[in-house]
Amino acid sequence: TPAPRPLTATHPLALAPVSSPPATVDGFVREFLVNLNLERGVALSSATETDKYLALASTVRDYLVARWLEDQRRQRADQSKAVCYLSAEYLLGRQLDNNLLASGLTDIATQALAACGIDIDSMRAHEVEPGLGNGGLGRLAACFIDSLATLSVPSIGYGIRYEYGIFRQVFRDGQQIEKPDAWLALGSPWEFRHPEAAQTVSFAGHTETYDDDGVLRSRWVPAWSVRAVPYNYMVPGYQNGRVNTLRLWSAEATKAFDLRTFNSGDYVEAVRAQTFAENISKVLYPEDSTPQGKELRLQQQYFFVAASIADYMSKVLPEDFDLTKLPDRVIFQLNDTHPVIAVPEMMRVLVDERKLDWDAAWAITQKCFAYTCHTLLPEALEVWSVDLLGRLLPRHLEIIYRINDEFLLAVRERFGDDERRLRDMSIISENPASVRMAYLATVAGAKVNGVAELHSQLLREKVLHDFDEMMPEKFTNVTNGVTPRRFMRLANPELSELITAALGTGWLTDLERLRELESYAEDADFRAAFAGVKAANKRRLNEVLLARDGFAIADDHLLDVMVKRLHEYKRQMLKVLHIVTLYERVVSGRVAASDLQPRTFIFGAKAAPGYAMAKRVIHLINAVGSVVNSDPRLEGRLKVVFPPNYNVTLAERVIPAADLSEQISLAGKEASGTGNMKFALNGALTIGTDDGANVEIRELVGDDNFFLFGMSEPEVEELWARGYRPGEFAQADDELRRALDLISSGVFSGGDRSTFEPIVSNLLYDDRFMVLADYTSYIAAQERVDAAYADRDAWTRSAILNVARTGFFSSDRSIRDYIDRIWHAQPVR
Ligand code: B1N
Repeated sequence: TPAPRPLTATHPLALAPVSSPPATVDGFVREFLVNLNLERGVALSSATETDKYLALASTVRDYLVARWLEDQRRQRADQSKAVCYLSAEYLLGRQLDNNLLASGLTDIATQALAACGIDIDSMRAHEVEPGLGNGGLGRLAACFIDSLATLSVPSIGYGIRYEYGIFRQVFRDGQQIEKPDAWLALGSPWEFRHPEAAQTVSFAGHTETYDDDGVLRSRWVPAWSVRAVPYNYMVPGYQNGRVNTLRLWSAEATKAFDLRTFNSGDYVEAVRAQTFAENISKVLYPEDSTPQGKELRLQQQYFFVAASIADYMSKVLPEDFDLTKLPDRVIFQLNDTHPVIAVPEMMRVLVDERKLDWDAAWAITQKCFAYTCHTLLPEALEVWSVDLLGRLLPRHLEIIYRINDEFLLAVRERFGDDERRLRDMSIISENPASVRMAYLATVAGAKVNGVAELHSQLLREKVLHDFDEMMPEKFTNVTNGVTPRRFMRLANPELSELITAALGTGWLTDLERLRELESYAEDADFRAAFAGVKAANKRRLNEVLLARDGFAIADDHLLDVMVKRLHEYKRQMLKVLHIVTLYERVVSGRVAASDLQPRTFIFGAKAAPGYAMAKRVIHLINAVGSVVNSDPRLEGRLKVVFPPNYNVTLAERVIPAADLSEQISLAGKEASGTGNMKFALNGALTIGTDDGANVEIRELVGDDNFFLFGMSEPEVEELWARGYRPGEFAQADDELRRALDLISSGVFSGGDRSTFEPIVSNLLYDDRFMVLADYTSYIAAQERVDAAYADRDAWTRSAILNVARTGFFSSDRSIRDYIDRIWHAQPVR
């Protein structure tokens, strides 16, 4: 026998690695059993649920790996422009079903498992979702990487592999308790750890200047460093053979540090140092919209961003790459301000390490970054104290100062010595001295975008007004979207089948095709089938609710759903006041219970652990629920349910079952919302304000199919300017006063009048988000909802039109907009 050819890098097997196992039931069974035996070391007969789940996940992975490796090889070969999406959060949701769907293996896997005596649903249920995000922003990142892969755009998602994701919420006596989310406890079968590709990330220390062959240069002498170890995840496109990468970084102690400390004999100190390093990626900060300026959070931000840039520059780019061409090769999209420290980091790499001169480096940097803003709340705009930033990243602070100096010169050149403008546009603000990260991102980014039309407009008019005046060409809009693969096909299989039966296939990747459903809204048989799907989805929801929480919802009730983070601006309290009003009407005898439209209200919401008012509202919702649900005078016509720990997995069951979607934020506060899109696409009607993407939803579905209420953003501004006195609104509306009095009276708190007093007095005397001002209009809109629901067939028609007209909200469309307006990267193939 001839000697085997050595496996050099050009050997055919090294170039075109493993082929996938045969995509047949037999092939799947074999691969599954091999994984069970060889990876888990168990026989099928003695395997636990976890063994089976892990072997199944490995099997699905095996089918995707060949394409993944091939796509990486091709990317290295063609070096086409890539998108590096930088996000501190990816709220992925469960992976198994998504990866089966993307690889077209769902039926094969179902049959193969059945042949092994395993029900695939029990495998689905076994997975713990990776909750590496707080809410909309993190879920958007997950939808975007799905669409990037589905559109075959070369891209890498970079982020943090938090050991603990968003906390698990439980209720004790109706109050939120946070439990750690140990999502890695069962093992994490979807990731590949790559210690050999680790990067070193440094912190603190000082800067110095030195003579570099006659050139005076600055350099950073850090005090300590950690190792960033990448974990790669496959991101398969939908049945297109494309597999992109999500690279999440985990912090570990550096070897050098270990050795030095261990050799000095201080064993305990060395172990402590290790723990210190690992702390960086230990836990996701559970703040949504209102980040706290904590040192560890800045460490996390710099950690993942520095590792990602180093990874891109050293592993993805060829060695001799001409850096002036960098903007043709890559765009770093900044998902809010969390990764904005990447800007001075890129400057440091280009100037200090690669020895480019400042102006050349700045010209490159300004073309390589783009910034997405996700908020309008002033308290949500991240700032870092100069003191903290200078201690942790002294060189970056110097760089930020220089960027600011040059920027302010440009402002002066353009607008003269306009001190107001200079002060307001400075990246550094005074008293206390701090760095405004949104301004840094705006100055550095090639483009700045908001996430819905109204939001982008308000960004330009308000938050970044001076910047818009100076550089209007930077500003653009990309309205958010959601992936129809997860939120229609997987979450609502029966609706998907109904649509496919009507339209044929292809709509899942061309969602505007849902328009063709418009004519079906006039077809009585189709309406009946559609209503049947909604009813079936309520039963599917009940299976889950019964299993996880021990309660179910009545199938003849209108299902009224408000699921999102608990925040005052989102106004869960407005919903509570509606429920209390209905309750009060009946118990006061003004309305007969039999005259109520039967409704179940579902809430899902986590509160940031330090957000006292939000936690009190959670307590109140549970308290109102327990009184309302058990009061016989209501004859079972109103129910309030609040399943704890709302997450992506629960969203996938709740949304398809909903009749009414509550999107009731104060106008001008919700940047976009994405839940609103998921509900409309699943045939719920929206009751909402003219805020965020609600505006676009209403424009598309039409006023007849949307329940609009409340002040518009200009009206909100006008009321503020006039002087808002919430008490006057309570005086003017008898039912509002009764509802507030009922809460104050203690009926929801066992007679204790103090429990919810802070909520009521906050509404009466402060009410930053104008709940009382919109109450009357909201109640009136809810009466229109009841009237509309009374004609069930007309309601179903509206629901179908909601589905038909909201194809625009596919995240595929968002990604196409990013490509056209910002990235100018081309899909491959
Ligand atoms: O981003 C979503 C939008 O649809 C929502 O309207 C918006 O509220 C949300 C700090 C945030 N904005 N800001 C955050 C999250 C975590 C954190 O630590 C801020 N989330 C949003 C997608 O565009």
